[in-house]
Amino acid sequence: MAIRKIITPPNPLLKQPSLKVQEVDDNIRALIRDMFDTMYAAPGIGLAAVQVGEPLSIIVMDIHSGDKDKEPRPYAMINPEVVWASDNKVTYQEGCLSVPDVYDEVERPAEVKVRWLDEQGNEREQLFTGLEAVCVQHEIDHTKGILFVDYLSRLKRERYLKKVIKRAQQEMTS
Ligand code: GNR
Ligand code: NI
Repeated sequence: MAIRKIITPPNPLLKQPSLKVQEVDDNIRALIRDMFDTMYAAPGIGLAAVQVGEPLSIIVMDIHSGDKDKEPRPYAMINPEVVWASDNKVTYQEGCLSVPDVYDEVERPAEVKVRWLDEQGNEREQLFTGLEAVCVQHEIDHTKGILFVDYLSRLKRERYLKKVIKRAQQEMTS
């Protein structure tokens, strides 16, 4: 079990596209285990590898994370891609472990079909709805160097990022 440190702005990795995984091997599976440990410890409902400083196209998700009354619903996705998105949209109050204590509304397609490689290297495809659709799109955005605050106005984005950077500096010097 290894809980990794989650990076925050202005770390430039968060703005860079992640690299596709070429071979699903034991190193990749070990990274995925660390990502689950880190996500459940936070707790968060999703995590992208770049958030723990590994700019590889890998995400994990469990919308029941942090809810002891619900069965776990874990997904680990390598090289995930949205292959279809619905025309109808939903608005959800999003947050991000890399942008702590910031929450704001983002509009996204309500349903998405996602294709990925599982931990055995097998191709998978599934339709996601509800909170899983929101979360999987938020995580795939991380693999492209996109944060949810990038969908907000410039005024809000700059205000939120300033707050996150300032707080991290205060914690470092306290
Ligand atoms: O834990 C998380 N909650 C969340 C809530 C609404 C929309 C997206 C998310 S993902 C976030 C964890 C995270 O930062 N993943 O990248
Ligand atoms: Ni996030």
